[in-house]
Amino acid sequence: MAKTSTGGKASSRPKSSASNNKKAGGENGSPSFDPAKAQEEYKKRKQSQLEAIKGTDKDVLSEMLYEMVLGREFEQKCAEVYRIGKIGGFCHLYIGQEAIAIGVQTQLEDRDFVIGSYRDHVQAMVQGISAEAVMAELYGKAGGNVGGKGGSMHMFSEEHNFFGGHGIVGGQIGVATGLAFAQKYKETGGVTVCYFGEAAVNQGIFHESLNMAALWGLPCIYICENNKYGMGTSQERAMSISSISSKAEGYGMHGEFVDGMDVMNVREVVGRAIKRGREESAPTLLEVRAYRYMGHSMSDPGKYRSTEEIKKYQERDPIRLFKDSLKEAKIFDDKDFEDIEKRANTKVGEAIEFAENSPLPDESELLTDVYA
Ligand SMILES: Cc1ncc(C[n+]2csc(CCOP(=O)(O)OP(=O)(O)O)c2C)c(N)n1
Ligand SMILES: [Mg+2]
Repeated sequence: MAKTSTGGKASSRPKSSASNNKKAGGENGSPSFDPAKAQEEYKKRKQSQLEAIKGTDKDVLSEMLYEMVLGREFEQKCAEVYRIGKIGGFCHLYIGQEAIAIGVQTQLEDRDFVIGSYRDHVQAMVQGISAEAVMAELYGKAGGNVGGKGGSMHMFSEEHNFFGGHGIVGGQIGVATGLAFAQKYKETGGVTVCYFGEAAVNQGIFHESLNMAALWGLPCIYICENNKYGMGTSQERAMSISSISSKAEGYGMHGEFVDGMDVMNVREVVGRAIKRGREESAPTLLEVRAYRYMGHSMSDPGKYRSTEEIKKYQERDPIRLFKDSLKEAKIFDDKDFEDIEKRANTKVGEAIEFAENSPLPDESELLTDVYA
């Protein structure tokens, strides 16, 4: 029997309209989130973070904070240089969602795999691909992660077990299922982490993959990063049953809702999913609720939501929350924070310098690694 712990109500009856759906959930679907209670929730979250922090090694906490700050500063710099034409093409930023990649990936081992969508810069860096290689890839330079020919959406490194960077919504869910099949077949004990947005859940490949993963007992952790919007359509307008974690029940797998603004909550729930994958060879579906502060991509004018809504979510900012908790737990002081910010800042500067100085790909590379 599948166990589900969902944060919202799943209706057993089909809904005929978006307004019905709204009643069943909260703002833009379920689970409900009342922005007016943001401060209250923030305090509650801090209390549970404090508990989790006490049982975690200081070096691990330090690495987690560094990676979150680096991710944020790196992407703020991306937005800046994109606006002056240094980066071309698509560019989807992760600002606001950092607690997810960091909470998940800082506890993975060398035998584990990661795969995701086009919103991939931070996930690639936490996986060990250098900030220099990611920035040079965004610049389309030869020193980039894939030689400057993939751009923002196609980071990839077999060495670091990072299997993309995928532009087709939901496409990576099928590939992840195959990766987890290989891990089981070869008895590596590894797990595959698969990230995708909530809009990808409406694709057929989600259903087919989760069905097979449960049927064959694959060690795959399906992580839906629910940031409430596809390109410009809110979840409530596109999904009939909006509690994504409850969908796990339909496949006979474990499903859970996670607060994606709380890095320690992500770490804890994913820790259990990793154990389930390694020890029971069983998959997990997690719905991690987050919020993206920027547009869908750098070319999104963002007319479908208000600045008030963005501000309300920023009140629960994952980096601010984590820093406050670390300070209150007396594990870090202002000097520690300054050091971490300085390190991240220096790294972003080095990434920009590397990208600026890296040459463009040679003409002879025009047709290498290109498949059609
Ligand atoms: C199969 C397919 N259909 C449509 C698109 C165009 N498209 C790109 S991103 C996107 C929205 C995806 O939203 P979500 O899955 O929630 O991820 P998020 O961007 O919010 O991280 C769409 C429709 C695509 N890339 N692939
Ligand atoms: Mg989304």
